[in-house]
Amino acid sequence: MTEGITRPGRCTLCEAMCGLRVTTSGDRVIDIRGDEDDPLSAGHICPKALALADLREDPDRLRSPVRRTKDGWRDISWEEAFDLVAGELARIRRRHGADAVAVYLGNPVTHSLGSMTHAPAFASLLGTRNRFSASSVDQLPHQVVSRLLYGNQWLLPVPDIDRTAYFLVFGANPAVSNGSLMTAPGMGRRIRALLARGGTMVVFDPRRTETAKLGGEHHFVRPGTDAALILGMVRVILEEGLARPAAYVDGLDEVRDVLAPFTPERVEAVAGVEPGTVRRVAREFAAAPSAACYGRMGVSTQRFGTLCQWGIQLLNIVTGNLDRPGGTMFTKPAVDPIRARQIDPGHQGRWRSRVRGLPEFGGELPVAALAEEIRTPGPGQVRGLLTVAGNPVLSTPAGPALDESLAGLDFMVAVDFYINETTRHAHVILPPTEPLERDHYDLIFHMLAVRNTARYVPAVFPRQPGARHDWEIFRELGRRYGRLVRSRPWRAALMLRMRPKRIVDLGLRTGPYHLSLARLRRRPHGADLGELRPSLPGRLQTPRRRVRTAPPPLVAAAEEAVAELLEPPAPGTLLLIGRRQLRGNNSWMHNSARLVKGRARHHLLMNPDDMAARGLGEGDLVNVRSPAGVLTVEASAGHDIMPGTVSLPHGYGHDLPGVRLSVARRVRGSNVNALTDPARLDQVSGTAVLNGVPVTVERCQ
Ligand SMILES: Nc1nc2c(c(=O)[nH]1)N[C@H]1C(S)=C(S)[C@@H](COP(=O)(O)OP(=O)(O)OC[C@H]3O[C@@H](n4cnc5c(=O)[nH]c(N)nc54)[C@H](O)[C@@H]3O)O[C@H]1N2
Ligand SMILES: Nc1nc2c(c(=O)[nH]1)N[C@H]1C(S)=C(S)[C@@H](COP(=O)(O)OP(=O)(O)OC[C@H]3O[C@@H](n4cnc5c(=O)[nH]c(N)nc54)[C@H](O)[C@@H]3O)O[C@H]1N2
Ligand code: SF4
Ligand SMILES: [Mo]
Repeated sequence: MTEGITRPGRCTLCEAMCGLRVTTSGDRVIDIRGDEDDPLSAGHICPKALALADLREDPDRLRSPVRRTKDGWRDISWEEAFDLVAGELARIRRRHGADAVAVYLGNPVTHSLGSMTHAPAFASLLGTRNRFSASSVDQLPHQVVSRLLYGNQWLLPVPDIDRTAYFLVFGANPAVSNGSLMTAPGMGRRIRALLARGGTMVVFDPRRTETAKLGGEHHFVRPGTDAALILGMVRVILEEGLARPAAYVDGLDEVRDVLAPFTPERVEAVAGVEPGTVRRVAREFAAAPSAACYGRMGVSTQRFGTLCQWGIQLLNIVTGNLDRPGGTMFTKPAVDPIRARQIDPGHQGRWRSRVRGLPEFGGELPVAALAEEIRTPGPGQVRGLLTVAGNPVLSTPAGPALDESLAGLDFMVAVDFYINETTRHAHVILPPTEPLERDHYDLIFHMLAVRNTARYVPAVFPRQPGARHDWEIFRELGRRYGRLVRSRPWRAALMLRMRPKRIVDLGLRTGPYHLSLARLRRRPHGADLGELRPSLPGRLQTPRRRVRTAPPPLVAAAEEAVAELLEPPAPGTLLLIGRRQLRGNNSWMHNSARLVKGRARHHLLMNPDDMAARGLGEGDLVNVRSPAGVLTVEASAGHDIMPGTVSLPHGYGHDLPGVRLSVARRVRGSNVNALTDPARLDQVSGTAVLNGVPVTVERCQ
């Protein structure tokens, strides 16, 4: 056995940001363990942490820039790549205007310090209104609601999971996902601790999930109907005089009026939850010594996602649980751009998408509109595309149609280290260093963590000769592009010139604890800055620091939604929902043999009664059809799934021509986003509807 050196590390694969101890020998990883001294993760890791070693060693991972030619991919120098990319992007802008180049920033941007600081800055330099990101297939409803209620899109209250007495969960599976907009490594352990101290967990989910199985109560809810259920619970609390809101809360009379139609009986007809359960859970939630209501992907990416997130905030606010220990609280992060007012508080509708007229939010358009913006001719048509750390062909609605559109672009560049289903269309791919080769400070997830901590982790390995970090790629592109175009937003240009470390140091020094990078480096396992503390109304950014529970856009949206939301389902419809898996990470970790080994996990889960009704047996190949498309996959009996519901995971479907993912290509499964419909969006935020998609299932002939 080789003697190794053990260094602190950080897993950047999901929001839990687990602390690691990485043992290395030369330039190889020999072991990865959880760091017991990390004040937040306390030793927790999941199977994906070890896959960081596979990512590092993966022969399919690009180490230098490549250019697509008619004879296949050719390695090119960074010099050639930078000139080519800057030149092409500038050429399209000169000829067709700034909006002719679109940008997609994918999920891992948020997990890399240098991408966080430099990718948005480079996107600003491009000056395009066609900016897209994973937000509009993910958490946008949270941002819309926080902006309207609390005055800033990033003032997102986090469940105080370690102190709560009552955890009410809609459409989230943190036992697998490890929490989202709630950085809480080891959620399984935290939930077990809650139950062990006599606390309660109640989960509403169309699948009896790994989270639900940890204990407490689980109730099925018909996909896509949670807005009715949650608003119905708020109504019970208001009607029964159980509300105990804080003094700085406005608008509850209006809320009461608008919620009048959501009686428990009408909720039952659509959501399939008994009126007695709606009333009891609402009363218990209101009466608990402390309680936190939380909901994620299952309730954000549905037709009334923003109303769901509004309802969740209302439950916490009306019961006095917002900003109370054991309720939902705001963090006090060591780098706090919200406090420093350096972050856009959010805005909506300053401009609209060209083809469908969809409003921007916070400077971004819904990604469901990307394909049509490329495909539809006319002034302002998108002809060039930059993707950063993203795979929208697998991750966004009507992925196969987007795939086709990408082939028609004049120029596409990807900053990514894989040739995946999306980047195979790029003319040039610029690969950054891998996660263990770079320094990390988490600018986002410290802001969303269940405990205030701060940790700076230097790179575990020196980078390979000639390798560039994400931020260096954007800085250099910015420099060359800036010489070719006249307009140069000064903020973006300044940001591009600064090193990420410098930005973190400045943020720490001006932050609430007056730390510095040097001081943090003396705490290699991280600094514990204590539990979450009450901070309202001081932290609000609304006029007069009031919580606005009834902002006009949400009141109007609820009124408009009543008819559609309270319409009972047509009999016989199947509704498709998603699922995440412990050994998968969105669209991109299937190339780790260690993660994908074992039984297949891509099946369509169906309730056994729904299978029997269609004469289907275990493993039968079925066609799943939606108004947007069709796919073929094996069906499997899911005893934990609600009748009338079927489930498929996303991030599958790697066997497209040209994809250079030799392990992932052998993983079966189809692109679930062949079924999601870019025309069906959350009414308020424009977020894609990924859950509650009507489908039919029939045996494949
Ligand atoms: N292992 C692993 N961890 C991950 C990821 C991963 O890919 N793999 N991805 C990360 C990312 S990017 C994110 S955003 C988070 C997401 O974190 P979560 O939201 O916790 O993860 P999901 O598994 O998408 O959970 C959504 C839940 O909603 C349920 N659901 C679906 N439709 C409905 C509905 O209409 N109503 C209700 N009430 N429930 C519904 C589903 O059954 C599922 O249990 O996970 C992160 N963590
Ligand atoms: N139907 C359905 N669709 C979904 C979801 C769902 O639940 N159901 N979930 C949605 C959600 S929540 C999300 S967040 C999106 C995620 O979807 P995307 O935004 O497409 O993100 P990933 O699939 O994580 O994309 C990963 C890409 O980033 C690259 N990458 C990884 N690390 C780095 C890095 O450090 N630098 C650079 N430059 N590249 C890197 C990888 O090589 C890979 O190509 O999918 C969404 N799509
Ligand atoms: S939960 Fe797993 S993937 Fe997420 S940060 Fe921790 S080790 Fe990494
Ligand atoms: Mo996500």
